[in-house]
Amino acid sequence: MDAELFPRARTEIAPGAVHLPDWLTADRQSELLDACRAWARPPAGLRTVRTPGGGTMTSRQVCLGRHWYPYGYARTVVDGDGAPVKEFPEWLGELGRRAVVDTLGPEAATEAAYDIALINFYDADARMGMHRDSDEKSDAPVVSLSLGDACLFRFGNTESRNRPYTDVELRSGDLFVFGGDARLAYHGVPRVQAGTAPPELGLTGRLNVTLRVSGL
Ligand SMILES: O=C(O)CCC(=O)C(=O)O
Repeated sequence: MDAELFPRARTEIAPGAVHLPDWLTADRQSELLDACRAWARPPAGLRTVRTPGGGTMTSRQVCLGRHWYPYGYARTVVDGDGAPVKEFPEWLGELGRRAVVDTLGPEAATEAAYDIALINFYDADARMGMHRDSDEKSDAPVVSLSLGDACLFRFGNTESRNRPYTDVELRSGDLFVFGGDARLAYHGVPRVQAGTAPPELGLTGRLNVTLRVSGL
């Protein structure tokens, strides 16, 4: 396949939405994975998210900086163990700022004071339905980092969950940033490709780290 013979290219999926493959080196992926494992431990660790309709999300989640629950932010895990949310580290904010510069350019990074992370863990059967990231009070770009198994990531439009959308394969180490006109686009993860994680990473499943500016 071309993708194996040639490096995968930076792709603008929509105006303001950029996929940058292999942005994190293998060492950076390992460091981020170690950090995710520490954040996932209780208190305020990995949890199953319950939706208002009585369902549960199939990916499990842990937050930094502020706790996201359907549909808002809090300083404690209001829908879990009640513990204060873990601190958002400065180095992660710097990583987010660099991600915006590398994808959208320096002018897009002026508002990029990242203070929230949502970390989702997907086992082989987990997925995420089409949704918008609309609980923030800032229009700074969302930064998405992938670790472990590859997935099918669906990036849609700002009007509805339906077509037109573009399907993108996100692999371990890939960066996806969406801001500007794409900031409120619907997106989701219809499928994880189980068993595709780089063996040297030592992760079964997929982790996604999204960084956001709360504006709160
Ligand atoms: O796992 C992903 O790639 C997407 C995560 C996501 O859409 C979210 O956290 O809102």
